[in-house]
Amino acid sequence: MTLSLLMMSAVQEAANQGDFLFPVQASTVAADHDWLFYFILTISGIAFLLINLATLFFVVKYRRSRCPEPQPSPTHNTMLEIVWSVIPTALMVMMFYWGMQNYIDQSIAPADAMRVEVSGQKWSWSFKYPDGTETSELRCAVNTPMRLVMTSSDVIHSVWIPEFRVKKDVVPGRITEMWFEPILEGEFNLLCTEYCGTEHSGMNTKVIVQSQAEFDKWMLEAGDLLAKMSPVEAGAKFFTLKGCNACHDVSAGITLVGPSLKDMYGTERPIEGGPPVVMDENYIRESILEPQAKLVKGFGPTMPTYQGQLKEKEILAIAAYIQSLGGK
Ligand code: HEC
Ligand SMILES: [Cu+2]
Repeated sequence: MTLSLLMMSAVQEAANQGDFLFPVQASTVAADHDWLFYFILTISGIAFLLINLATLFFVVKYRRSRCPEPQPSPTHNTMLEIVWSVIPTALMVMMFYWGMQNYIDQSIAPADAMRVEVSGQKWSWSFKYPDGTETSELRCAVNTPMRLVMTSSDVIHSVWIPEFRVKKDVVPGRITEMWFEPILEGEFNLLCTEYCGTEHSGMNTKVIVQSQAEFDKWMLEAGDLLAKMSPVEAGAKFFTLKGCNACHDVSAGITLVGPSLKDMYGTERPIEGGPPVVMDENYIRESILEPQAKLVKGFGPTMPTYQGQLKEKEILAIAAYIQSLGGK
């Protein structure tokens, strides 16, 4: 029992690493895709053998030198006809059912997928993230679904990421979509499979899959959010990217690990062992860099310092965001 389980997981592991026909299985749909391919290949192989062996057998058995005259037809065999109709039909239906199911899985992106706009042009790809960042390599976070909304500015291209088992045409004047959820970190290939022009084959770039933390860090840096957004919008982004939202509510007025920041700006905050302080930019800055300098009454020293993790401009943006949450 344990042994067979061990062997099964070894086989599974080996499959994940890729095999003779397929590269490593790096997305959620890859395992089903490969399994279905091998199922159809096996059935087709068996059918090929059966038909050709039977043909060979009859060619030899009824060769002209042995049977110069036409033979009388054998009697009708209903059982045989049922068997050779029902079994292939059942197999076809299974192929259709699983094929359709795989196709649907690959077609409908989860609602929370990150939306990235893809544009194909002679002879390169560009990717645009929700915050406006544009790149020439597709960067994603592991275990996070990503939806590609794609179009071409000239001829037909076709995106293919073999390790994810996804492929879709990118057509001028039309928007096509594709999605995937990477399950392995690493670098994979993204190719154009259109071969009508000489340089499609040069349209290869990388898909870089990173941990969520690394990806967020990259977004923050590549994004230069402040250049693209208003301070309030950028502040909201830093607030979630830095995980402040895990401890601070911003909309319901409830206490999480830390106090809610809704309607707090400009109000007086009760401080443990000292006079109250008005929440202004300086107080917010101090709260972020030296959280223990003035503890809000009733809370412990659980907030970590963000010294060295946030630039002054970013802290100002967060302050602007907190101000936008209301207060005096
Ligand atoms: C691990 C939980 C935690 C995280 C993460 C956290 N905080 Fe806090 N924060 C607290 C707690 C608890 C307090 C109250 C005690 C204190 O003043 O340090 C607090 C206090 C504050 C205050 C003062 C609130 C008041 O009512 O006077 C501000 C402003 C603040 N945090 C901003 C932030 C920002 C901005 C971030 C992200 C960069 C952040 N916090 C991340 C737990 C957290
Ligand atoms: Cu192309």
